[in-house]
Amino acid sequence: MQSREWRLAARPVGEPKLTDFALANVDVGEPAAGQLLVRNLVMSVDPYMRGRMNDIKSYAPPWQIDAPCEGGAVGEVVSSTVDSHAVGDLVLHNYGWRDYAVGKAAEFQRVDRSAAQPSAYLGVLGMPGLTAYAGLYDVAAMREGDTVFVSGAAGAVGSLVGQLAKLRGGTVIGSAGSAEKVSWLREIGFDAAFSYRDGPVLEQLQQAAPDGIDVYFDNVGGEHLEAAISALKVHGRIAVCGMISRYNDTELQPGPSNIGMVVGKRLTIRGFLVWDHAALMPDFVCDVSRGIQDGRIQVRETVVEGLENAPAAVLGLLRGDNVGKMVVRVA
Ligand code: NAP
Ligand code: FER
Repeated sequence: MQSREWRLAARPVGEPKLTDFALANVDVGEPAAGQLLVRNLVMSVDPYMRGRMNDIKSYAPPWQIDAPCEGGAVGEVVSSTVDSHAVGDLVLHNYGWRDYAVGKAAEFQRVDRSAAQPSAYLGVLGMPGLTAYAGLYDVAAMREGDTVFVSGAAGAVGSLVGQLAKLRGGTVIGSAGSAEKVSWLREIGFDAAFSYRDGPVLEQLQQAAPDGIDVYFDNVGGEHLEAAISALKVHGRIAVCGMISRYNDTELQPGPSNIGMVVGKRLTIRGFLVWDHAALMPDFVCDVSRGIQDGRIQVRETVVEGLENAPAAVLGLLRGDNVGKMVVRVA
């Protein structure tokens, strides 16, 4: 059987280009003993993938040139050699960017077909969802009554951060990159929202939160981080989740010019990685599933059709084409 797979053709400098990726056809045979053959239905594109395009060792090794790209995907088992997985089972795994995946059974986690649509396991009930939950409730230690500011607020992580903050009795301000995104944030219950393209972040943040903020959930870095440091109250907390405004930089940039305010305000700035918070998974799935069921958590996705468009999807994600979680429908 033939399967298409995307490979990294060149390491991007600055913004990635479509020509940094190449589509290959490969033969896929029957799975060996202990393995599964899985047909992918949907794959994830995520900001961290920009890091894997660079030849720099971080939490995940860089993608290799001319080797298949990797990433989250959900598929169905089409051939199994083990008792733990049956043909037809829905599985979550890390062999995205291809039509068919072959690997050891233990690399494929069975997920409940009846509880949610397959793409949910890549978004609100998956890695980005747990990131929001752990970052807000654990890392930033958000409490009832806090005023919370979240950047990247219309994205997969940010849109859940804002809604979880409302569920815990906070006041929530979000920033995003377009008027359409801002109006969606107001629809889903943000107390205030603004576009960072409409003017300086600090001015807009001060207007939305004249008394300051208790928590900043940082998805963006740069000007947003500097504005948040200025707007934070004494003993404020920052959960540093990501700095997407810097992912295409070709040179290191200086940090926030007002970093000295950390002293007098006794701020806490804490970076985190979702993988360190796996112990929260059961509580997270329970709380967020309930929120979705009773309508208090709204879920939105941007679906790009076809594996052939996966590189365009990741480029689009980095430019902000998505509202909610960006996924690619493979089959
Ligand atoms: P996402 O927010 O759904 O998509 C990325 C968004 O970034 C885009 O939609 C775009 O929205 C925004 N963006 C791009 N360039 C920007 C810029 N220069 N300034 C401001 N915003 C910009 O992605 P996600 O999966 O939810 O991830 C959000 C953040 O969380 C990322 O920083 C990611 O790296 C991080 N993350 C961290 C962990 C962890 O373990 N620490 C885990 C998952 C994700 P606009 O239209 O609003 O610009
Ligand atoms: C992400 C951004 C950065 C992410 C992980 C990292 C899982 C990790 C970076 C590092 O280890 O240097 O969105 O998601």
